[in-house]
Amino acid sequence: MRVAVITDSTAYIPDSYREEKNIHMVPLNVVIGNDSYQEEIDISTEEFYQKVREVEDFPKTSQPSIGLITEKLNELAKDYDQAIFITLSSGISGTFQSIVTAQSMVEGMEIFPFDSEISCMAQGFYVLEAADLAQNGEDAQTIMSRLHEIKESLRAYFMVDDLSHLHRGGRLNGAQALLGSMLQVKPILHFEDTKIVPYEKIRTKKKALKRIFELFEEDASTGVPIRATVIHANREAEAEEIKQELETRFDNVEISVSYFGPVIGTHLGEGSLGMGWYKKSGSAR
Ligand code: MYR
Repeated sequence: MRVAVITDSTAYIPDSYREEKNIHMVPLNVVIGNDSYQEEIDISTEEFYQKVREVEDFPKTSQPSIGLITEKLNELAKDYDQAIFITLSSGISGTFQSIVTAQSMVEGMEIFPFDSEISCMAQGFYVLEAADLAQNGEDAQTIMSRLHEIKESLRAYFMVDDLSHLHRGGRLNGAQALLGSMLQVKPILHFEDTKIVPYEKIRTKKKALKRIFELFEEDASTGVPIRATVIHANREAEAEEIKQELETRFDNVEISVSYFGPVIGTHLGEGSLGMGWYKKSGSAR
């Protein structure tokens, strides 16, 4: 069985990995001022954070068109028998639903849509595992069951500098809990049933970060092998510092620094920070 692994751009898997691991990608779009860009193709993350400072209007995002998705899948159908399409959470974007719709429009390749129920490198974890398994010759059914197994231990928490971006884009659920104090709090956010909700209401960034480390420690201190990522919106130095600190504390953790790119950065705003991780034990590798 030849299995293609495809994801959308919001997994933010660097080009070099995509090439090395044969990962295919369909981009989401970001509109800044009058210009529309396919992220990770016509605009880099650095350019995005620079450009948004230069225009008055807030950027907007959109999912890939059905046309683009079916074009990509039809192209892959020439070389593959099965395809696993790993998307950002269905509760924050219509991308997953579009893949489900596109399934019936592609012939000659069996398509398995997978809703990561998260985004960014936490979504990327699924993609990287799927790509390794596909390269080892596993079929799509085996890979899908490993992805469901990963979901059981995957956790991700994040915080934003300014809640108004999420609120404006309509991607913050359960915001009533924060009303009246929107600008004063730095809540820890996470995903529940595919949607973003506050996890804990905390007043300062320092305390919020400390709490995220505590949550991480609950899993890391068990000693099982963990793959983790620190995700930042244009705060690379800070993210590197966190990575180094965690690396010195836990030798069972493999940790990377990753980023909130243009589409996710539009909804979170510059300065956001997050962490994602999962237990590697049980890995098919
Ligand atoms: C679209 O226009 O379809 C894309 C909408 C993307 C909404 C993004 C909301 C923030 C997601 C935060 C992910 C944090 C992962 C750790």
